[in-house]
Amino acid sequence: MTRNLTIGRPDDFHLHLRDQQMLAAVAPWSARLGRAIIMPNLVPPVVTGAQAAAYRDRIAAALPADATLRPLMTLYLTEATDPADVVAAHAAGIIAAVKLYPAGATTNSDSGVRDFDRVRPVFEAMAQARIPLCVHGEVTDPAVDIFDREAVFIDRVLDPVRRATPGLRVVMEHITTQDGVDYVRAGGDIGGTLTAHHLVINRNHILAGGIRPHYYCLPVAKRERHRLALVEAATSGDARFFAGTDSAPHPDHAKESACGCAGCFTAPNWLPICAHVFEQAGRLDRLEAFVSLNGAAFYGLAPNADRIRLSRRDEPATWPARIPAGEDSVTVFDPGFPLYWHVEEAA
Ligand code: OTD
Ligand code: ZN
Ligand code: ZN
Repeated sequence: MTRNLTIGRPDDFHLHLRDQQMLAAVAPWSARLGRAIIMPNLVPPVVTGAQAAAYRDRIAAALPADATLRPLMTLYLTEATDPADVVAAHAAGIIAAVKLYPAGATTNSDSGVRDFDRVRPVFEAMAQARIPLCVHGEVTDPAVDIFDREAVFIDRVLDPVRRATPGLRVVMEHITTQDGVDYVRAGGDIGGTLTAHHLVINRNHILAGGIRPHYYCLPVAKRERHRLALVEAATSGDARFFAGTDSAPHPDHAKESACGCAGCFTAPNWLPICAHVFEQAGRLDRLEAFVSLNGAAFYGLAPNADRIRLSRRDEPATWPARIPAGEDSVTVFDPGFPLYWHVEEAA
């Protein structure tokens, strides 16, 4: 049995670090990453290059001195986004990607896009400059069942946008369905991120034995057959799929509520969860590609030069059940089974 695994330092291609008190609370838990794509859904959102640079500096100030993390910033696409500002921010090295939220699709997405024709000039400028578009792929039409929103988005929005904009590089983020996996596999300039939590929970976890707010996120977890499709994609060795945790902390009072917020906080344990999933699939040899290589290649980055070691021990790894955040706390995602893979720093 494999007991030790040395891999390139992992990156996270979809991470929420928030701001202020919450940023201070969660940043140390992501400090040992290589790079992370930082989501711009603050209140108010990060919409200009100047705001992205300022947010990057606040993140740097919140990280411990020995942090290895280099934040890769994104802009939040609105119907008022200036294509020239996007291109300039990318050319200046301030941003790595632009984020598309359909208005109302998820947390803090109200400033997102309602009419996709209005952002066509931005898509065209991005295609020209080869700037990736990170997509939250769910329709917001209340007539569409919440479990079907990803599949319908592909047909109604994503595929038409890609056909109308040759050369547009797209990351279909946090894929939760077989349909999403199939669409990425169908090819073109497209990659897909998968979260650790969607690899281990299905929709039963949210509702079995009571309502479990800490398993509620968007896109919501789907049926078991979809989870199995995600595991198959992650462990397949297909370089178009890579890790993006979507670790999304909320204060416990906002999760454990009559109208609980969406988001799972996986920053402390996403890597051991992935190691467990790959081990169960008999594919530990492909873990490094998924967490450390494929995403960097998609974004045109060199792999991180340094390495980390994972070791499989007899005793489970442990984390605090919740971490303090200001006056409140944030609950760490519980996969529901013990994790025996431990992350050691020095390789
Ligand atoms: N999903 N929660 C959040 C974002 C994501 O769709 C996402 O990227 C969040 O809290 O920012 C969530 O469930
Ligand atoms: Zn999203
Ligand atoms: Zn997210």
